[in-house]
Amino acid sequence: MVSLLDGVRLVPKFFDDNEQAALLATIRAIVKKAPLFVPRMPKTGKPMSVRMSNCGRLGWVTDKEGGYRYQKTHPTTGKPWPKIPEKLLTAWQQLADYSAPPEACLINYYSADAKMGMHQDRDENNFDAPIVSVSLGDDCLFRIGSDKKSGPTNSFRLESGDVILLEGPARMAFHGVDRIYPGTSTLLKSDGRINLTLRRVNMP
Ligand code: MD6
Ligand code: FE
Repeated sequence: MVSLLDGVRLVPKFFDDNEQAALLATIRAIVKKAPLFVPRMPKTGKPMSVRMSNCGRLGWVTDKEGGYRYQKTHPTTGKPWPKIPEKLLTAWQQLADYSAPPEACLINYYSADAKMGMHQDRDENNFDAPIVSVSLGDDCLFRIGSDKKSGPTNSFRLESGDVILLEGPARMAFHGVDRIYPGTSTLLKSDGRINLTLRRVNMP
């Protein structure tokens, strides 16, 4: 475990190769039931370059009319989200040091040229719990600053199997994914990256 900045913990290769493959299989099964959708920016309706799905009691969604929010059902199928895989619940228990389990797991899928702009995770009613984030597939360049929109940032590479936690002073830090590095992992059948972000939405 490495403490990169105050409140940013990196656990390199928390999941070994076999665990990554098993986790990927469960995520594929989830995405069969809850297909990836194209998230759209509030008001403008501009599509993001990542595609998303969720598992857990609540899922994070965004569209032109409704904006950023958590909801209990998939935006196109209308069905409840599939359950969070046991492996992820166990990882949260081991790493999060929090009294309650995660309620939401956002699944972000990056194709070779996808990225994610700098943002804060602030749609939750609970900022006390950490956010636990898992990387699978190609490496990415992750950037993180402070809780102010401008100012200095740090960036580092995240690899398949790595877990990072944002907690305490870093819980509201702006962060984003500048790029992925296609071809740096053989976990997925083709280029791409999957990020799994576990969150507590409500106070326990
Ligand atoms: C990603 N991650 O790694 C995007 N948010 O693809 C996030 O947006 C994120 O990694 C909150 C906490 C940790 C994260
Ligand atoms: Fe985020």
